[in-house]
Amino acid sequence: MSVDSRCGMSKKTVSDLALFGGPVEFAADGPLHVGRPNVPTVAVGRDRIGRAEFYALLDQALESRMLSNDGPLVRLFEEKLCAFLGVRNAVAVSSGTVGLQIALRSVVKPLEMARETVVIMPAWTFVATAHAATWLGMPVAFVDVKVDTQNVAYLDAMKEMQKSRRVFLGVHLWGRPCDPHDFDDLGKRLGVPVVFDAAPAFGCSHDGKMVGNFGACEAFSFHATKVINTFEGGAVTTNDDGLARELRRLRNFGFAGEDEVAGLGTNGKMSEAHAAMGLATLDEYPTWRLQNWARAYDYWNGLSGVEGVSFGSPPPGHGQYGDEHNWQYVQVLVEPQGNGFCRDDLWRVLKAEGVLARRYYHPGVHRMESYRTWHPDLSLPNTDWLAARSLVLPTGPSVSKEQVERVCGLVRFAVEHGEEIHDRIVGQA
Ligand code: T4K
Repeated sequence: MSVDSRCGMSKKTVSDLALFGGPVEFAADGPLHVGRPNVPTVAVGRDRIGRAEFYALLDQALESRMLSNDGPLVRLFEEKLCAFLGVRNAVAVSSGTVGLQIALRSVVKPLEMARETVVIMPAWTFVATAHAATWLGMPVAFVDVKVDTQNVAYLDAMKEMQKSRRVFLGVHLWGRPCDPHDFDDLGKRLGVPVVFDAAPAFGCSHDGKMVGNFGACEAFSFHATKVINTFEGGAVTTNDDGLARELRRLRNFGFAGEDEVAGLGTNGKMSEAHAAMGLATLDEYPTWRLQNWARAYDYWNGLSGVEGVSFGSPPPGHGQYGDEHNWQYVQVLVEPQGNGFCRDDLWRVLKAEGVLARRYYHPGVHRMESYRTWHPDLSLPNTDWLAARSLVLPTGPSVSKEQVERVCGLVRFAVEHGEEIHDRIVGQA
């Protein structure tokens, strides 16, 4: 049996590819997305929340006419997050980005100090990490990442952290913890506050400790595309009760009492409807995590031996990094071939077939508008290296094993016919 037929692939020649006029592989299924939202299941076991209970929670909010401002569903969601993460405080917010903003403001209090405090972070991340700081008027210092973990390189960060007025903002990219013990220790030693962008890391752990317990505080995203979601939303977690009080004030216009404003604040509150979704999706997380794991495993099998394609996000060997993982993202690195075939060629081939893979996070943030003019001479070779190779493939509960096999078949076919595909793409341009 040929590799192509094993993967259920219908392409026999390059002209069969949709990019060159052939039939679309996923025409009948509809396109496959990265980040197709997980939604409460219609029928789940008796003790689970599920779709009906989600509607019941919404109904409860409507009947009570308590729709926002620290309502009972938000409090319940925060309690459940604390129990799940083993953390003392969870402050639910309207988005991961707002969570990052109040997290940064909570560790650098007066406004004038914030404007003079530089936030050290990777450029190999979603742009929101940098925008959160820049929106507050805080200058950003980008540092390079390690190619193997894709997280901030310790020594590069240390050099920056030795300068005065610095905050370190690490990112747990693809859910892989960013050496949190090391950075916590370094931050304490140098007197530099440490905060983590935990947007993609819900359910992940490091050395037996759940992400959410590191640094001064950590900011999660519960955007629709994340493993649990509140439509839009997030949470900042901390074991420091004083900091949690400050985060709550910052989330609510700076109010410390009914009419007492303790300082600057924003509107970062989560509504009751969003919290209802959070409760329902949190309840189904264990099932979705297993489904993510199974799809990551299918990709691992399906892509093994494909020349020039390697796993970037943690591979699906449980415990490989000694810890829990949510397997939310399947990221591969596509090595440019001597024949010209590269990640962008593969991305185009897949897109035409209805496989909407994403080039996250291309280009590095230091090369994006608003940042490249401020950092014109900045060289981050590992970030650029990753940005040229990274491709995130559709996965999650809405993607089946059989669909993953067909995607793998397409990838394998494209790599095997790389030279002809590349020449035809160049010829089309
Ligand atoms: N830090 C990091 C490291 C992050 O990754 C993020 C967010 C943040 C901070 C900020 O957190 P938030 O403020 O967003 O809470 C998406 C998400 O919008 C963003 O939350 C996420 N990271 C980022 C990695 O991905 P886009 O612009 O690429 O998403 P979009 O709209 O293209 O959607 C992705 C795919 O999902 C599409 O193929 C369509 C599909 N989709 C999307 C939505 C929203 C659906 O099928 N249904 C939907 O409702 O940013």
